[in-house]
Amino acid sequence: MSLFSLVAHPHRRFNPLTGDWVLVSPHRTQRPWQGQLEPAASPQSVSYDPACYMCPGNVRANGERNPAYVTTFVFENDFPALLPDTPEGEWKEGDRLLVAEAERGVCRVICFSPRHDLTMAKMDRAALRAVVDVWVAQYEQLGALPYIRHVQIFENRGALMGCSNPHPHCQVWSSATVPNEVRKEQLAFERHQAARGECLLCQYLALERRLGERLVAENLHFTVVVPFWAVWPFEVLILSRHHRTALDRLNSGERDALADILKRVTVRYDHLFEVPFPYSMGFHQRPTDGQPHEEWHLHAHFYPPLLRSATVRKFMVGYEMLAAPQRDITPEYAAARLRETAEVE
Ligand code: H2U
Ligand code: ZN
Repeated sequence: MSLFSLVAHPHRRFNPLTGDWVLVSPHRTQRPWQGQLEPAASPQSVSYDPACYMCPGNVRANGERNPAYVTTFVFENDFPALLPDTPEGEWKEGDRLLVAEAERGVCRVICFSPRHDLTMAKMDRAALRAVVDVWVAQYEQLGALPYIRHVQIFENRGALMGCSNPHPHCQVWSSATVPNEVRKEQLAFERHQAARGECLLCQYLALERRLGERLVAENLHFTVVVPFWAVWPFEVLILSRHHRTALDRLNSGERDALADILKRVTVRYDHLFEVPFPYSMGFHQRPTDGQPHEEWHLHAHFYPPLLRSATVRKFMVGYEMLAAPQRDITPEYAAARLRETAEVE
């Protein structure tokens, strides 16, 4: 038998941020596809949609009218998953086999632009910088509430991801407890720091920059890689090049750099198969529980579902639901594809 190769042989890869494994099957990419084809999305063409609940001056589902905003606009989610005034409480039964806890929080929606037809890829860097500033302000404002211990900023892009509206926007869900994925990363950062005396992602970033094969793009303050343990076909990780625990620690130059890297990543995505390229993205950063959390390293995950074309997507089914996630194209191949994709519109 030949020597084990990441390019030829099935293997599993470890995700040090979550402790999970992903099965990689590089020999399987030639598999025929006779499954469902998704209809390709079409780009929005109108800059103002009278029926859109996010466009300036329009009325939202709860009857409130949006202001005639000209840059960004933040509003309380009219159908929030969490409420600020839920009474504290716990419910247990059967020797703690059935456990429930009351959860409080605040959910908001952030419109990136008054223009209905834009996306991050189509916005200019100055407009994206304004969005970064709103993210920082929301993280600070919500994080400062005494009962809020975590602020999750995330964007669903495209109907394929369950996004309800093409108007460029993201959501913020802040909560009294630290949610699952963030708790896993929290543990990983703490354990890595304790065991190796270094930040997990500082070390990982240095390694990827030395190896080069999974790098996608970089500027002075941010690096984009397809992580070694990526699950989604064109998943990327945006890493702050300096150890910053959260968005509020970015100086002005770093905020500009974040705007720049977001533009470059989303433009590359749009060149792959379909405009706008669907994904869910979000930031992971220091919990807002009042602890310094110096172990945290700010980063953003992009999870796009498209696999080989605008109409062939990845589903998490079968083995993936029952056992472990699996991928056919290797992260190295995905990184090479993204690298050779143009960064200009
Ligand atoms: P997504 O498209 O990412 O699902 O986000 C849209 C959010 O906007 C969603 O959480 C909220 C929904 O509750 N929303 C309002 O707050 N007001 C409205 O008038 C419609 C939708
Ligand atoms: Zn709109």
